[in-house]
Order: sequence, then C-alpha cells, then structure tokens
Amino acid sequence: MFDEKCVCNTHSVESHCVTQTFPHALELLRLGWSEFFQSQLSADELTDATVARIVEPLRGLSRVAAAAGEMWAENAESAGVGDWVLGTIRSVGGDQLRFAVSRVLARKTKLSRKPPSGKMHEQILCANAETVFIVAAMNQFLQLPAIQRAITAATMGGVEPVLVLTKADACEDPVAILQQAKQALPDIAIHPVSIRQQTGIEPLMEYFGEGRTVVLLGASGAGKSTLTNHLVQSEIQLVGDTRESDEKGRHTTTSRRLHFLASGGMIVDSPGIRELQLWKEPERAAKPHGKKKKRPRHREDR
Ligand SMILES: Nc1nc2c(ncn2[C@@H]2O[C@H](COP(=O)(O)OP(=O)(O)OP(=O)(O)O)[C@@H](O)[C@H]2O)c(=O)[nH]1
Ligand SMILES: [Mg+2]
Repeated sequence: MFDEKCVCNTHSVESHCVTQTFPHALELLRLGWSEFFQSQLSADELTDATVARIVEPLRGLSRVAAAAGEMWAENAESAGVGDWVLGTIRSVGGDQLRFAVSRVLARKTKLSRKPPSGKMHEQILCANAETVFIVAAMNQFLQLPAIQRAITAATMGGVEPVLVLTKADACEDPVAILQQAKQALPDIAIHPVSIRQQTGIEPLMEYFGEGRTVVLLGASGAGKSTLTNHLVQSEIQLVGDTRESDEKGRHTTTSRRLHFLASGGMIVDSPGIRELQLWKEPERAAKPHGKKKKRPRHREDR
C-alpha cells in the first residue's frame, strides 16, 4: 500500500524527497523521476507541469513515457534517450495524445561520445542512467582498450560501469577470459553470462531497482538485444545472427530504446558501436609547476 508520507519507501535515498503533491508521483517514480529533476521546476511548473521521459528519440517525432502512458512527442530533437522533458499534452484525435516538449531538464548522468561523422556536437548515448553494462562476447577477443574507453566515458558522466561478458557457452575457456578481464579491470564488477544456457543472469538483477536505468553499450553482435529480450521477458527487440567467418554482428539494432522490466527498472538497448570516441579527454593530473620537461623528438615529429 502507498505510504502517505513517503512515496518511495523502496527507492533510492534521492527520490525519497519527491513530494506527493506532484501529480502522478508514483507513476513517475517508476520512470526514474526524482528530487533532482523536481527541484528544476518553478512553483508554477510544479503544479501545472507535465513531464515525460524520452523512451526512443527518432528523427521527427520521438516516443516519450509520461504518467498518462506512452505517446509521440514533438520538438524533442535536442533530447536523448532517458532525458526528462517538460511540456504539454494535447489530444490529436480519438484517444491519441501528443506531447509538445518545451525544455529538456538538466541531466543527472550522461553517457556520451564524439559522433563518428566528425560533427562537432556531443552525442548523447543515454541520459540519466545509473549503470552501463559494457557488453562484450566471450567468444571474441576482448577489446580491452575499447572497454577502458567506455569505462572512462561512463565514469566521467557519473554512470557506474559494469562489464557483462556474454556467450559464456560459446567460449572454450570462460574461466580464463574472466580471469584476464578481472586482472585488467580490477575496479569494476564483471559478470559472465549465457542467455543460451540461462546462467549468470541473477546477479544482473541487482542493478534494476524500481526507477533505475541500465544502458547497454557494446559491439554489434555482442548479444545486447538478446539480453534485453531476456530481461524484459519479451521478444521486443530484433536479434540478428553474427557472421560465420568472424562472429561480427550485422548492426541489427538501429535506434536507442528504453524498455521496462516487469520486476521494476529499465533497460536501454543500443545499436552496436565499434569504438567510443570520448567527447572530452579526461583531465590529467596537474603537472608540477616549473621547468617544462623537454619532449624527446621522434622521427615522426619532423
Ligand atoms: N551462443 C550464444 N549466442 C548468443 C547469446 N546471446 C546472444 N547470442 C547470439 O548472438 C547473436 C547476436 O545477438 P544480438 O542480441 O542481436 O546482438 P546485438 O549486440 O544486439 O547486435 P546489434 O543489434 O547488431 O548491435 C545472435 O545470433 C544471438 O542468438 C548467448 O548467450 N550464447
Ligand atoms: Mg541489437
């Protein structure tokens, strides 16, 4: 039963302060609404505002989830999957509703990159996720530098990085691969899983509390959509075979989409990315003042 004083006794500490006066607080908490977002609204907005979360950003209209349900949204071009937006809902005939975005709320976390096309804007891979599952298949050579870059991007954006090693069943020596990963990445949680054999999945559920969002990041064919379907218990995402010659994927998933787990929490399936170019380089430790150390001159410098 709903607690009058606290709308979120099973939620994170932050969402604890979300006031019950805000319309549809319970439904919004399920979508990840929290005090962090609510504190960005003016007094007028607090009483009249309609907020929604971007579940699928698309060219033209995007899909959003609001307390009233899922609907199309216009004017959402600057929002990424997972963003919270403020706006108004109007009827567009029959029982169809349309959300008009007036502004995107500041992000609590972000996973972003420099777009591969060389465009000079930051591309949001997911906003407001608590965790990123960096997904890598165990039957492929572990691309540690790419994994390291994903960890850096996550950490810089305030997202917890977790390595999920998929296809444990298709690998000759999963214990050795796990060992290798643990040695190279001692600071993050690493979970070997096999969807085919249904092993290793239980520990992943820890990351999906009510209102919490996990985004998937990894190469095409790593098994992101297969994992999504398993977790949402529905064949909602298309799964594509990998090439026989080199096990590479075929870029089956083409958009970022937020899905809901029946047990609470959300997962964002993403298109495969070969490598993530950091939007900003991490700040290096400050160099001591004084004489600059002369860089040795290599042949290539000339
Ligand atoms: N052996 C084995 N194969 C798996 C497992 N999980 C996924 N696969 C297979 O891997 C292939 C690629 O799976 P997807 O889920 O489409 O991969 P993806 O990462 O979503 O790929 P993109 O959408 O292209 O980025 C499919 O043939 C899946 O059946 C697993 O646990 N074991
Ligand atoms: Mg996919």
